[in-house]
Amino acid sequence: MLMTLTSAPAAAHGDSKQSAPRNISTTEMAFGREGDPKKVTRTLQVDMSDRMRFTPANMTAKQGETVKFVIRNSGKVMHEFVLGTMKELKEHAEVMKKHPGMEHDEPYMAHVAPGKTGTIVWQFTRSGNFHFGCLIPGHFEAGMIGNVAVQ
Ligand SMILES: [Cu+2]
Repeated sequence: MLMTLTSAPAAAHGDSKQSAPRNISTTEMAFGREGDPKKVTRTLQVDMSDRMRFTPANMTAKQGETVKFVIRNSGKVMHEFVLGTMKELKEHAEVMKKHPGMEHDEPYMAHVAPGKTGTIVWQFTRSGNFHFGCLIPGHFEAGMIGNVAVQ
């Protein structure tokens, strides 16, 4: 069987140079918008485990605040952190069940391999009660879900 390998860039001199910065999305969601890394005022550490839990599972933010989520997968299987409203997360979880291999990338989600760390910079432009979930089939249903209260 042939493995498809993406051609790695030739230059790999440490990690001092990151890939070219892409533009910050201006799409406004019900739960906020992608944040500007320069405006981060707080970093929130989140752990994802094979117990299908986020730790902490409850967080708070101030309306207008730009936070950086540093999301660690301490488990042995893939996990992801997807921000949204409960309605959106539930809909997304249904789609993931039908298309288990589906991978897409949005500023409000991080797919994190075992032992790795992902980051999201997010600005909570609106107040409300929002959620984050792992939408890998079975995980959300097992309770891999958390809450962000924005005031
Ligand atoms: Cu998971």
